[in-house]
Amino acid sequence: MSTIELPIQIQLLYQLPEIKSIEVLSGGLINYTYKITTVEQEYIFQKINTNVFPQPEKIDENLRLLAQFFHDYFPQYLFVAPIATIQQKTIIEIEGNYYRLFPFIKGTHTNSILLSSNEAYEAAKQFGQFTALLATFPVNKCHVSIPFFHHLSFRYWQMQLAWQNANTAKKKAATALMQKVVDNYKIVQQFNDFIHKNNCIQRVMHHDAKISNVLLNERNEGVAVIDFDTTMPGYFFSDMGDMMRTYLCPVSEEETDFSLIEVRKEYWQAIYEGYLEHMDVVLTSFEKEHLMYSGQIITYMQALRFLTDYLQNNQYYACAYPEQNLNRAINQFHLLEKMQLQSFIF
Ligand code: GN1
Ligand code: MG
Repeated sequence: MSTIELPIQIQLLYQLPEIKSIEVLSGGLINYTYKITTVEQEYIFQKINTNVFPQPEKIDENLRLLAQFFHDYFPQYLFVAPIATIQQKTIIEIEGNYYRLFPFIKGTHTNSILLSSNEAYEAAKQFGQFTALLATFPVNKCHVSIPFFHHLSFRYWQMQLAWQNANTAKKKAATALMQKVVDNYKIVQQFNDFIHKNNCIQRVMHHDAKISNVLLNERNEGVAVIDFDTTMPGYFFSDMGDMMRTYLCPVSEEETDFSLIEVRKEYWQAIYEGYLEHMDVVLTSFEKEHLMYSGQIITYMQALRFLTDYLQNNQYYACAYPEQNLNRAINQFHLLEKMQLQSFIF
């Protein structure tokens, strides 16, 4: 989006000073995010992807409830909530599109890749603190922004449907991968086993614990987590699992040289220690004892989601070439296999 495409109403609704520049902030596969620099201040401006989030008002309500909770009980906690318009709206609709404006927190930055295991520690501490502080928040008041988002059985079923409806060429290209999917079905059974335990508790989870969702200061210390669109009731393995999926390996889900995929012991230790910094007193002993399985659950789930999207002609994740989702799924299976081999995790 260039300056010209910025809805003119935005400036009026938020009473923005003169805009100097608009910069596209890439990274995510879902929303469109921009940095707006005005003569006075900087902002983060976001257009919500309503294909993925069909009810943006629900997310807005979640954000307002959480902001109120933090304001009432943990006023020192930095919760980056959207800015209200002059009509006190924290989300605006213009011609069927939904937008939000956030403050840009001065002196912070985000990294799209981890630069050290210490950053993994800092990030894990931030995600742990977020859920830990919300331990007394009434979890059922939090809306579900995407139903069955981290539900592995559901994701497996979606993949099966996609397989049944896929064309022959796609099935052929994914045959070897499909065998691995079936061979690892035990992870779905383990997931079902976990969520039906009484001591596996529904908590407010962030559900997108990638490193670029952590604000860091100049010394690369964690300052806050951001991007609460998928913040909803969930289970202990969601954020830990996404951190293991995206922090343990030196290369991302986009890497097609699969020989570069490995899991790093010092990063595992950093995530584990960082997460338990605040969550140790919150998690049940069952959850703590099974925390290391989080990586497998979420990595397998992500592989299923990429494979499903490949079979459905890349409708969900942004793709630069037709086989990208298949490559992402293969990448995630390499990672899963590396995790399963690591004795330091289990
Ligand atoms: C999507 O776009 P991003 O990075 O915030 C997805 C996550 C996936 C991730 C994989 C709402 O997140 O669940 O793990 O892509 N978010 C949604 O890169 O589907
Ligand atoms: Mg996101």
